[in-house]
Amino acid sequence: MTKPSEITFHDQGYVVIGSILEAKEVDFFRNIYEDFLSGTINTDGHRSDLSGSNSKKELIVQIMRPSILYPPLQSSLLYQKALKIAKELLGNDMAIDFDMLIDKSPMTNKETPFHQDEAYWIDMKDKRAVSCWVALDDVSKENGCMWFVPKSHKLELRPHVQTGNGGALKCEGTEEEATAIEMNAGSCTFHHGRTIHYARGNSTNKRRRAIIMNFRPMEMIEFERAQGFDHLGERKER
Ligand SMILES: O=C(O)CCC(=O)C(=O)O
Repeated sequence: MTKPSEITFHDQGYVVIGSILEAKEVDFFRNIYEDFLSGTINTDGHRSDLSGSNSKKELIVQIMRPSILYPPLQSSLLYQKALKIAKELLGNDMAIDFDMLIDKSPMTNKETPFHQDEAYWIDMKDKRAVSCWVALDDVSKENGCMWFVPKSHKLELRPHVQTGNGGALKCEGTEEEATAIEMNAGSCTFHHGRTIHYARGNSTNKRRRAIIMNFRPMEMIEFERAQGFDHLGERKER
């Protein structure tokens, strides 16, 4: 595993980490992923189409908080390693807030619009937050790798609008200002809660499965839960 560069993260708003997972661990997570997608693990109340499309076939499957449905995820080495890195980047009080799976199946070709994660969350006095996005397939521009706008975490929150029918939030953003992060299965990125990011749709015959963990100070997680905010339920700007 490559070491996280705190300097890069704080300067650019994101950092790339090669090989957080070994090949056999990638297989382990892929197998669980298939159980989620097929319904072998019941995802009622956790699964929706991030694209907000009304079509029967989901264009972007989003499964929120999979580790509630399948607790061994929480104790996996991946979650432990990601938490350790989150602490190195943002402080020892970081804890896992929520996790999610985002799957773009072949040829669905639906982008995740430019956005800042913070737009989805209630206002919190401590804005430290970081997401770890782990590729379970090789990701390229064509099948939907992540793109980040460098240094955008240092700017204000841009206005967001909701897309589709209860779909993803979107702000202004262009590929020209962003950097595409193509990487191999088992690698990951960490991005700040305010970093502007986006992903193209999957226009290939290949899979594009990602598992994502989000971390923030424990005190802020307690604050969220006290407000009834648990990252389940409807998507909207808050
Ligand atoms: O996987 C994607 O397409 C988008 C992921 C994302 O926006 C995030 O992890 O914050």
